[in-house]
Amino acid sequence: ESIGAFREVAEQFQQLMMMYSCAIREVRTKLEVLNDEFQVQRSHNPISYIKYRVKKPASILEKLKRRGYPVTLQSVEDNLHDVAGIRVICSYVQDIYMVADMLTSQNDITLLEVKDYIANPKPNGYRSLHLVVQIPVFFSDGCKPLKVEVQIRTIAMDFWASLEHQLKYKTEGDVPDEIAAELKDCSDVIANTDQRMQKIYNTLKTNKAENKQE
Ligand code: 0O2
Repeated sequence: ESIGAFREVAEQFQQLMMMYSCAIREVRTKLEVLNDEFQVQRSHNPISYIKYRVKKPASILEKLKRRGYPVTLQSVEDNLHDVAGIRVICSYVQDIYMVADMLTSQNDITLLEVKDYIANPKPNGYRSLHLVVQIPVFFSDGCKPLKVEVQIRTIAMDFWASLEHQLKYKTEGDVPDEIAAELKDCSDVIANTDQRMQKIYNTLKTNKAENKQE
């Protein structure tokens, strides 16, 4: 009997993960549509590339336990907002806010949460714009609203976050103070470079527009 119950929960879990992966596909398509339109209309790709993942079962379980939430499927839906995760890597800082606005202003998207770690970087130097959105997905028996976490950052911010994540993992989170300060400094240098690249882009764009008018 317990095997039967286990199988039932396992099947329901698998079904829920399938739904999250469909929600990712819906949001990805929206982002790709926006990028394609920009490419044709303005010869600019705000999005460099997109990464995505459904959270692994072990990470889901670990997070529920760490936060003291019940270990049930309903609790996953109610309490975790990053089971479906999309990372959007943009060329320039202004692209991040433009992509975020264009996505969240679509009327089937509900914006549940915004965390702006660009305006307010984490003390360790982490920068990114995090959105939690809800999107309705249509299945055979009806429509289900699902949450997706969208992290939007520049290539430079992603470079820093990826390496910092690896280093944290390698040292099991135990990074010495002077290394942490060094990482924070690298993040500030990178943020400064992002601003300079944005300026270069804006200047070239203005020059091109002026040349066209002449
Ligand atoms: P993974 O493997 O990316 O899923 P929570 O998401 O609930 O744990 P909170 O405060 O709601 O906590 O989340 P927050 O800070 O908005 O975003 C958490 C996610 O952002 C992390 O997911 C990372 O992907 C990323 N992130 C946040 N802070 C850092 C950081 O200091 N360095 C790096 N490299 N990434 C960061 P997970 O679940 O940790 O991992």
